[in-house]
Amino acid sequence: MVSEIFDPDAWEAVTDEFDDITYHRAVDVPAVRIAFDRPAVRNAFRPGTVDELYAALDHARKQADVGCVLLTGNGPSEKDGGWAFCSGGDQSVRGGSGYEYRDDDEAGDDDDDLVRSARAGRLHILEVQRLIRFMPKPVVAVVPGWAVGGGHSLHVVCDMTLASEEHGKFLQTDPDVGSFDGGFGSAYLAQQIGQKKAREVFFRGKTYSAEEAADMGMVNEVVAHEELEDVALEWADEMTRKSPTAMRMLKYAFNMADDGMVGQQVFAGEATRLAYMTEEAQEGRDAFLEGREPAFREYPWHY
Ligand code: S0N
Repeated sequence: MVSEIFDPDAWEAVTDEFDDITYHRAVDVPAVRIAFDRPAVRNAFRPGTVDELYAALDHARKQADVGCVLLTGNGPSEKDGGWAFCSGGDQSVRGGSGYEYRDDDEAGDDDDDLVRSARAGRLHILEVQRLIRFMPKPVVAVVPGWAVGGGHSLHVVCDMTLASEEHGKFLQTDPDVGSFDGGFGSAYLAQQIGQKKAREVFFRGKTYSAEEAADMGMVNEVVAHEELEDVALEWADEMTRKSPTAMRMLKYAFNMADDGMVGQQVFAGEATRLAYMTEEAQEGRDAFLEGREPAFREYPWHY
């Protein structure tokens, strides 16, 4: 079973090679579903989980016929029926310098050992955050239960959040375990809910219900648990009927206000891509290849 609220008829597996996540593509909608699959530990991520998550997200990013990513957590836990989106870094594999591959068997062959020992302690969930932030299509956090610590930060960085009315719970434990997301997880949260409230989330470590999180502005919509995945797929259907170029430019425009020169660079790259499609830019290229002056005076100075 993938998840109790997963509709097997609506999805087909992209691959079954992952251990810690599942990765599906919708049958009728150009969208994918990527889910944490460690319900026994409230979908905490260990280093291998993050590697798999990055690989799936990067694969989804590159698919020209995929316009939306749903990021969620499978459940419930067989042990106690608990639901989670993600409870952040797996504290049982966190060493003195970070989240580590401790077991050589887990690391695989010698090459992997080399790569992974070089990675020990690296906070590569931040690379996942950047991938979500910069991929040119909406990523929706579909929250069926706890979103905690680094899992809370992941929902914050997603473009939108849809949460289960009954089980959706939001909690930031970073300072309880000696951790701190001083990047998107706090700064972008403050943009969403305001400085005072964001400080409360981190400094007091209160648990917020899905309704409270929606009232605060960090959750877009709260729906009945049983309907969560159906509604998420409806959102994906809605968004993937829109102009891909418009959606991409809008996402980067929303990002740009907070992303400084990196935001400008990403937005400008997309603007250049659009400009390359014009006859005017092609005239510049053709003139160079033909060894002549470009006839730019034939093109209007639009106002
Ligand atoms: C999620 C909580 C609130 C759920 O409570 P509940 O429902 O009472 O269930 P429990 O009985 O507590 O849990 C069920 C089983 O799951 C295990 N478990 C839960 N969470 C984790 C976890 N994060 N790691 C390992 N195991 C976990 C429980 O131990 C229990 O197991 P059993 O059944 O065997 O007893 C509650 O569980 C909770 O508070 N969990 C801990 C949440 C937490 O503190 N997470 C870590 C926070 N920090 C981070 O995530 C790191 C931040 C980060 O990612 C980051 C930020 C900036 C820069 C880099 C990074 C980076 O790390 O890369």
